[in-house]
Amino acid sequence: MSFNIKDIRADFPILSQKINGKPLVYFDNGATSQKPQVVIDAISKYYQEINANIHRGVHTLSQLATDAYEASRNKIKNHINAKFAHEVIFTSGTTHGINLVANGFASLLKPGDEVLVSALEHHSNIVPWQMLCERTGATLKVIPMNENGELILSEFDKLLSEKTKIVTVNHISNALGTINPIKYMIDKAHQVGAAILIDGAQAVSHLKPNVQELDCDFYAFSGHKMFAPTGTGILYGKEAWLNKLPPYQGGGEMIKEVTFEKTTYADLPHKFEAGTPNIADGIVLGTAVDYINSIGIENIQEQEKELLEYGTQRLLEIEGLRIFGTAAAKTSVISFNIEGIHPYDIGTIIDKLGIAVRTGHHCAQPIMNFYNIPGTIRASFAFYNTKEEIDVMVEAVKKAKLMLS
Ligand code: 7TS
Repeated sequence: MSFNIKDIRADFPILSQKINGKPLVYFDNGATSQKPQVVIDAISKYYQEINANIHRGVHTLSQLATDAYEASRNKIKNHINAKFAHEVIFTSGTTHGINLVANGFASLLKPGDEVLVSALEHHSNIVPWQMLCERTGATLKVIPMNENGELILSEFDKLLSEKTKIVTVNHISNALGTINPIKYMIDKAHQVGAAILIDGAQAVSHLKPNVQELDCDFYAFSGHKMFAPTGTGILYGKEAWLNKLPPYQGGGEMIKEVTFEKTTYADLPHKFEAGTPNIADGIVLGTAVDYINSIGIENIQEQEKELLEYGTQRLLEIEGLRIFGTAAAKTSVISFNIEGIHPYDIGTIIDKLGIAVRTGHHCAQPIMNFYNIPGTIRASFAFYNTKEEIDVMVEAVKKAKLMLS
């Protein structure tokens, strides 16, 4: 398909809104993406036509809803190239997926074991592992980063040992945009017999992870960052690992048989899907996957690369502006500060001009501590953004700088 930005923007009704009397410039895609009309329509269609609980009714409506839910699982399986559909677990988001795995590892770790996290993580991929270490007596070790916002792989190599039981790292950093060398890290982790979880929250809107090629043990992501509704997510896990981990939550639908003496658990994926799931939005996650594929991931990447280059060059025209995150491999995220001005003040002024960016620590306080800053202004672009919008932001930042200095 050819990439026509006008048509693409027309797919996202929110983009034609005015905010504070100005055309919306939405550069907070790292926090959540906007939703195309096909996704919005698919939610209503579900409730209008096939709403019923799944995996339990013999009645036709329940069958239709179950079939649509399982068809969505299958689309996601194909999208990430999982070997089996039962390796695709529906969750409420990345945070849920990571907690599921960290909780499961509590039964596998003992004092002296080590968990390796990277310095570039979102709090969602730090705190569950700290909680796990507190519970089990295992030790949390941190893979350090350099000034550019890249992980120092020689240090990673040194930290790995037979004590390492699991390594956890994001595919793309939300605060800096760094694309981490996860294939290298996966292979190295496996060489010492450790499992590895990839936090793909920021990756799934920019690239198409191939979990079999990567050979990762777990890959967690959120639907809302890939043009699907909030409250959806996926935990991919290799069959053998998912069979090894205990269930995360107990309840309906995750059992084979319950007596007061003993309960046996359902097979994958149901073992990890207790209770009534977010059926409508889970189905619509499949619609979002279809939408991404209709645009084409190569087209998305090409547009975002241009935006990153143009945005970087234009922002650097501003005197006193520093970009945090200058890794060689980077996605369309620009985190920056202006000397002597608090990021929050810039964010507030440019919001009045219709521009949505995130300011603050981006739930990645250790990264801010590394640079010794309170936070940054983060512009995160999606394929529906334009160079003209970047021009609007640059002018707004210049204006804010004048007002604040
Ligand atoms: N991991 C990474 C790398 C993230 O960027 C986020 C959310 C999460 C995990 C958690 O995802 P959730 O859907 O479970 O909340 N990141 C951001 C952000 O950068 N701004 O707002 C949320």
